[in-house]
Amino acid sequence: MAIEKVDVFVTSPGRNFVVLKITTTDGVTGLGDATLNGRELAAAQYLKTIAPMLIGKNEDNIEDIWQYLYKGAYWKRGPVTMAAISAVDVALWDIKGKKLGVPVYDLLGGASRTGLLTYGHASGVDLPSLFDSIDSYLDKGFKAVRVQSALPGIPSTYGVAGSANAQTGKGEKGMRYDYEPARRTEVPVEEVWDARTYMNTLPGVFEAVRNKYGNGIALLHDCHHRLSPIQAARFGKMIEPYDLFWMEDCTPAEENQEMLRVVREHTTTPIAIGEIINSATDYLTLIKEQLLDYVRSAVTHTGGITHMKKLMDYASFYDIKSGFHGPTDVSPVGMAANLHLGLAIPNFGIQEYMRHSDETLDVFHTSYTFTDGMLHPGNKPGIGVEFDEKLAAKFPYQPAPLPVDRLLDGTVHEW
Ligand code: CS2
Ligand code: MG
Repeated sequence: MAIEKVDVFVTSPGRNFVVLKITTTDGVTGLGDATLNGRELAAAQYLKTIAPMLIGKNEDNIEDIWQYLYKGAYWKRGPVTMAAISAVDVALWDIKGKKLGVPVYDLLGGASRTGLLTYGHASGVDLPSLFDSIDSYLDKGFKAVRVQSALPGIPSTYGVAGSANAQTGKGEKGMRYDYEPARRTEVPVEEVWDARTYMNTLPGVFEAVRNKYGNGIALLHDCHHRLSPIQAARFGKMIEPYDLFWMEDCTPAEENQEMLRVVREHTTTPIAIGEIINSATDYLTLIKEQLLDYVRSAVTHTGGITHMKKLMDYASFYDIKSGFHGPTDVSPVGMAANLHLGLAIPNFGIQEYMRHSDETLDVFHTSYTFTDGMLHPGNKPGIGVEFDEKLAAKFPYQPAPLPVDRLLDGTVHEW
């Protein structure tokens, strides 16, 4: 009973993914996700570096292996390290579930709810196309949608499927904004952005959406790290009448968490933050000072199930809930891990769901389901995902860096 083999795969069906497969001496296999959008090869190389250290270890000792990889690295934390540790951790939980014949959520205390409230990404280059996009999600049963809008005079902006640079799904007009099919370039595309245009536009968009759809559906919005603290404070106040479920990444408080104090003291619009935070310790100030309402990290980027469970347990003492990151650059393996953890924790909030492309789902066979606005991880032993290595090999890695953003005067800005 030991880890016998560790395989690292980089495959690119709809976009690049990093997959870890651990095999035990009993032939039980587990999968992990270390996909780090735009830096996949760094994460894959880190996994290859630590792979020999895993051989011979007892696969049941998940916490010990976590501590070994975390403290043993000496150079702790950071997105590459924590994505690699996450992949090992999730693969070991997958193995443990398979060996015991139970879904991973059962190992985390069992189900705390029947399903996971889910939101999709609606967007539009104008109100008619935005309404079409929202309608398409409501028609699919979503009870919550994220609303992103184009900005007048700005050629393309984050989250808008119809904008000049965005990649959209096959024929799904205005339906998708994500990186499938990925924008394959060696060098990042550059986009521009302007805070005044944004703040003059978005409140009116939310007003129009509320006027059309009423207060029944949960509306979310992603500021994508782009406002200064005082701008975020003002924006949060401006959109209070539209009762958003959350405003996400309103200011780049991942490094300087005190920035959110300015926002918090001015607005009651709920705050979600953390999709680029990769360690529980980087949330300590945010949680202790109640500067956020939803934890945005994904299991994939934040040390795996073991680490995220600890983070969410601490957050639960402040009634701070989960809003795990679920874009297409979290692989179906990482998505499944999000869902197992989300089903078990008492302080689940909402789950992001950007459905992967059919090409990706041909490579990753998932057992999670989406029904009537709710996701469920399924009850297969482990995390319930199978990986078609043979088919994956047909999709070699291709560079696909994220865009770089600049203000109208050319200053580099948060993307
Ligand atoms: C976004 C992400 O889903 C979100 O909330 O912030 O799509 C983000 O842009 C990508 O994950 C970056 O790789
Ligand atoms: Mg986001």
